[in-house]
Amino acid sequence: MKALPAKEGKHNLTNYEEAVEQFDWNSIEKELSWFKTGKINMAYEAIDRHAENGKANQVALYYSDARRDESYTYQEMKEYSNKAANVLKDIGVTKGDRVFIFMPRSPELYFVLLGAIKLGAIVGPLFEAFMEGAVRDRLEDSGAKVLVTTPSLLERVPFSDLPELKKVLLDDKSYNDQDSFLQLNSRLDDASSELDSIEWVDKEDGLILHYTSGSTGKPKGVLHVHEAMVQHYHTAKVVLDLKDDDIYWCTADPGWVTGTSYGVFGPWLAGVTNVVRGGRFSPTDWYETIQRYDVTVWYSAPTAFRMLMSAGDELVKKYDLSSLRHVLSVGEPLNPEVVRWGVQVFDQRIHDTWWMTETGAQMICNYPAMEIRPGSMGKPIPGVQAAIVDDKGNELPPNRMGNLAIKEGWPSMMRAVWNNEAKYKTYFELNGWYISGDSAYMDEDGYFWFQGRIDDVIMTAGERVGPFEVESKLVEHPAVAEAGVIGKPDPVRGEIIKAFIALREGYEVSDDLKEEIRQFVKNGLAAHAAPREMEFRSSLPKTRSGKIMRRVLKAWELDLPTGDLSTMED
Ligand code: 6R9
Repeated sequence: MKALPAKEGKHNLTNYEEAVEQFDWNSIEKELSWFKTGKINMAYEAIDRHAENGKANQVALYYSDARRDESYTYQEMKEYSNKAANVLKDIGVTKGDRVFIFMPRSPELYFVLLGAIKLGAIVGPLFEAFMEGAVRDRLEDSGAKVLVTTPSLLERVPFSDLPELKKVLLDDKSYNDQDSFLQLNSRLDDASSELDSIEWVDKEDGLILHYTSGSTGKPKGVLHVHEAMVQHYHTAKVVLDLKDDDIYWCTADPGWVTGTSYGVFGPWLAGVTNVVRGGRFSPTDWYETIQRYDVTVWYSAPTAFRMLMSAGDELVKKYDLSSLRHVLSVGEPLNPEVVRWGVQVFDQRIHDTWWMTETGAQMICNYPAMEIRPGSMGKPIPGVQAAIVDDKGNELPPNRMGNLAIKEGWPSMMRAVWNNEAKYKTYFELNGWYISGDSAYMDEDGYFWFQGRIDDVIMTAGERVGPFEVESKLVEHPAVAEAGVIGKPDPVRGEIIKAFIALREGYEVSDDLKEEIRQFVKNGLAAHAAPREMEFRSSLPKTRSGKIMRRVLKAWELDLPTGDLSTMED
């Protein structure tokens, strides 16, 4: 697919090269209040600061789901998060305590998250869909002292294994207190909306723990600190391109880092109106959300865009989505086919952004004022140095596949793997480079191209094949809704390419269709990249953030243990 020209109009970042050259993190810090006061707290910076500086009556949060439809101004967010802080303080929460939140999206979730941060506590948001094992691993490892949840999720909390858990707050107006189990809602109602004093913390003090799963071992707790706000704020400006009057919608749940860095911190630091839609994914709901709130900036994920694509273009035409001015994606490689679709149906380029739980914020991105090369993640944000390095940490020249690495020292970098110093160190073993675990190459113009997780890259008959390339070609075929590609060991070729495919509605598996798909990849990509084997499934194993779990496909194929599955979708 051809490059898409830079977008016209006024953007926060107009000249990428110049911005990179002149960049200085200090100048970003100067825009935040603690630069003057020396006092830092993420929740103050994101909410109270705006309430006190002319935005008291601006809507900070629009929340809706099947039953609720509410809005809260910055002043109200300040008051409700103060209430939540008072409730937590009352039950003994102090600086450094871990407060975990295990519940579906609701305004209360956001009040509690901000309230806990105002006390200097470390928050740990969990996906509501986690089952007992996943909940135990996280609460046990973090030593959580307080849990905020709902009565229906209680049965998934194995209290007998969690001696450090002292209090549980239940989000349900009809719940009656029992011992350490207390109703949240009446306490919020009764609490004062003034907070005696916010806990002013150090830049390096803990803010949030997000657990991520690797292919082996238990999930690890990635710790971020208050200083991360510098990068959340910077990227909200230059990547999300947020301006004062934007209505912004990030579709991610706070259980995933995208749902906090860019569903809470980024937009509120930038002082915009933030939309949260509760409930499950549904194409009609989603289009209606954009139409209803006149969403201007929309941040979602490739899997969601592919599902919207599958729902058909006719559906899009029923809605007025003309408010959209900027659309972005994260979590997985963004297939060029999806970019093409975005232009066709929304008249919007979808801007791919690359980052990880560990990096805390966006790292390599496409900017409105930049030419987009569909399939590329874009270029490093000003202030971040990225490179492709070999296994010894030597930088590789353009167009060579290798480890995607980042020069140590960006503000939102994780500061610890909770209880696991050894694991933390493994990320930084190569000459001051943070090793991401992704493989990629950089072209001669500095655009980065994702190839797969290092362990996903396929070696077939001496050729290195990135599974993403093949998957992207496969989803261009009209019969293919989703595809996951793995290398299957083969005595002759080393590995052969095997594709797991979910067909679109109306298509049936047949030998003819298989051959047609094979030829389609062969002609569109390369003979060696065409799948030799195909298996059809009604759906593919995915994480809750939408990543196709290639390691699960591989484990199925080879009859191996699948590793930690706590983040897999039902
Ligand atoms: C924010 C987030 C990180 C891993 C990362 C990579 C994949 C994320 C991507 C992408 C290709 C992109 N990933 N963005 N791959 N293109 N734009 O996703 O964090 O859940 O920790 O996942 O996701 O493999 O290493 P996390």
